[in-house]
Amino acid sequence: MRLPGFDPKRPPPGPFRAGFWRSPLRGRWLTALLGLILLIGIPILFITGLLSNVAYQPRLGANSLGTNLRPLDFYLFTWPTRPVWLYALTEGMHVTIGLTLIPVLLVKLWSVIPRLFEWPPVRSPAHLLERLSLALLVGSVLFEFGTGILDIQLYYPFSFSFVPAHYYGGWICIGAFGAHSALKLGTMRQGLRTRGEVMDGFSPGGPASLTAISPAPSTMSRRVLLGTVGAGSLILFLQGAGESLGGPFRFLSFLAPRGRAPSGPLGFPVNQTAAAAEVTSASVGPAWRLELVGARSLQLSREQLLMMPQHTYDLPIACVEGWSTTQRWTGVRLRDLAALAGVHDAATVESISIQTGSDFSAATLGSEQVADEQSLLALRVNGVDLSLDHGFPARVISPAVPGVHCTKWVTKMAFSPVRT
Ligand code: HEM
Ligand SMILES: Nc1nc2c(c(=O)[nH]1)N[C@H]1C(S)=C(S)[C@@H](COP(=O)(O)O)O[C@H]1N2
Ligand SMILES: [Mo]
Repeated sequence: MRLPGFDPKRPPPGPFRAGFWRSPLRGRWLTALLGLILLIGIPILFITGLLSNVAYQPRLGANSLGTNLRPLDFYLFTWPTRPVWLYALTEGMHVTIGLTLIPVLLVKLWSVIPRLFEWPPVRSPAHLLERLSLALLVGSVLFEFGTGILDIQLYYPFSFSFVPAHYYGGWICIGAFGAHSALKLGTMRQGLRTRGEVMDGFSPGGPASLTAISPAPSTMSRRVLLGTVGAGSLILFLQGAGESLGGPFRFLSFLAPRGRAPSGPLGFPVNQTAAAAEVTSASVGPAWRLELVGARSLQLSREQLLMMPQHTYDLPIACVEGWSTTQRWTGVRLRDLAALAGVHDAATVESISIQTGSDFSAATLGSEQVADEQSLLALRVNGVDLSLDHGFPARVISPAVPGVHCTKWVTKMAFSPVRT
């Protein structure tokens, strides 16, 4: 059967004609160079993304991902507590490298657009498969970058839940990317070798070499194009690095959704204010008690907590959205609270907030975290009482965990012995 007007040898007018694509900048070398950068960058994004999943410890009770991740729920290893900035590093890398790659990715896609309009669209079953795998690749890469960027800008216009979607998207992306890279490795190496001929000008070719067959006069050289990509990447790198390093570097993060100044009542950022979490000062007044549950249950007032041995450590809050801030926290050790609740052996703890109905209302820390001397139920920070926005009367702080597990406005802690 023949479709009317469809001629496999004669493309319809427009983008399907090779002469339509006229930029003299397109060419194998440019595509190969940008491809090489992505070949290094995208696997790093995948690995640091998986590390974020490990750090979440989704198998522990109340960690927001819960069981959503089946069937690709990998248990890789137990997330360590040292160095204390480990999660700030891995998640900072994930977000910062992702941002840095945006210009590279966009220009790489631009450089191969003529391929989208191949004629005939499908030559054979193998060609169809190849094109479907490319659709999966481009779709999943754009999905990962798109959802990631929206998430760090705290904007959720989609109705699905970000973490599981981005997690599964990551697997699809790395699978399609791996297949594509394996197929194109030779082409990329050849393309890279053609550097000399093409840096400044135009090298003749045909559709197979990505080079325009009837190039328009050039408006910029490849050098300028690459310089623009590099400058864009540098600016985005500084943005990401500024947020990840925090402190004085935060002024670099001109895109930070909560601003560049060290916001928050105590001079460091607040994820969600007490008002936004609907936590009122009445609910944390003198009547507030910390309920401890374990082998036995008891209630402690803030005064009683302050009479327990206090410990002070410099620890980062490392938010999953890529910003970090290191502060000096003072409070009681989680392991001392476990002992008070009658749990002396290895234990996990679920911390429950006054705030209800949110992903942040409860979080579980593993036995490594509970046992660590630097894991605290913080009562004070930088020598003063916690502010209400930072979790007064008491909040969890623990080395190397994602910020989302540092529950604020804690009202109850349930310790469970780990059965071995
Ligand atoms: C600009 C690009 C990207 C940004 C800004 C970004 C951002 C993020 C953020 C904020 C998280 C933490 C989510 C959370 O735990 O709440 C995350 C997790 C993750 N990302 Fe990305 N991402 C990007 C690209 C990618 C790509 C290309 C891949 C895969 C190749 C990827 C794979 C993952 C994985 C597997 C996780 C772990 C999800 C989990 O906790 O289970 N990301 N990403
Ligand atoms: N109850 C409660 N705890 C919470 C949150 C929250 O919104 N509500 N935000 C979490 C997240 S995502 C982070 S990064 C840190 C931020 O702590 P901060 O607001 O004191 O900077 O607190 C965590 N604990
Ligand atoms: Mo966070």
